[in-house]
Amino acid sequence: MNQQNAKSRRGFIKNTLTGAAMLALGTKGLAETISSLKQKTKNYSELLITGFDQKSLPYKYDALEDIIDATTMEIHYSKHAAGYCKNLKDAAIAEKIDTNQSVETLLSNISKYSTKAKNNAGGHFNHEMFWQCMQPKTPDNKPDDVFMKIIENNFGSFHLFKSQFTDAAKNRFGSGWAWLYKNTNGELKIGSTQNQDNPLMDLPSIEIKGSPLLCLDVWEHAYYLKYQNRRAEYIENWWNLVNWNYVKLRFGSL
Ligand code: MN3
Repeated sequence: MNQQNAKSRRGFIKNTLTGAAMLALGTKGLAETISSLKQKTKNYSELLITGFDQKSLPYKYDALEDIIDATTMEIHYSKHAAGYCKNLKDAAIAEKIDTNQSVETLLSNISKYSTKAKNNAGGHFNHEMFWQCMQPKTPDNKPDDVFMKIIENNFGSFHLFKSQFTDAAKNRFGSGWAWLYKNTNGELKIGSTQNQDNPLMDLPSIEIKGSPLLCLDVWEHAYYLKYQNRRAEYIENWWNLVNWNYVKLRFGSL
């Protein structure tokens, strides 16, 4: 083996061990809890694949009160998100995009299509995922012990994870999204994207790449009626809505 090969082999082993060690440390009992979660979640596999139509909201418009008001939810789902969905379908007709594929698959090849297709495929995917990432307010909301361990192993503590994600959401200049995602090395990471970009897109301009696990919309349309310019307060309150079982299901499906 020449030196170059030996070096790249060591790099490969190191990366593999890092991933394996992370899994061994963080996922004890994960398979069983994911499997039991899947049994309890109706149509769970459909929740993990995004089609070109909007799914029904998994709760009523007023279900997230008093953190997100019913009017905001109604306008957000039935106007903003519906608009991305319609514009994506229009772009699909114009650009002969196969609508039998998942939107995830389209996003992984989105560089082949127009800016209109990119913005609206992103807008549609991001919102479809965002609705599922939330549930009615839960006291002392946090992941179960198994997923908590994974968070702690990746970020040091749940507190550090939350503050890093909160900063990503707060500091996104203008409109965009905050993400928890699994990168191509199998590590959990936090980042943000502008506009309707996301980590699934095959565009060099997007710095974060991987499989999204949790997302937060920080466009003003997501919070302005109730919070006006107080984005930080919206984010702080939003933690009470996170559907950790959904995040874990996504993690378990990767
Ligand atoms: Mn939005």
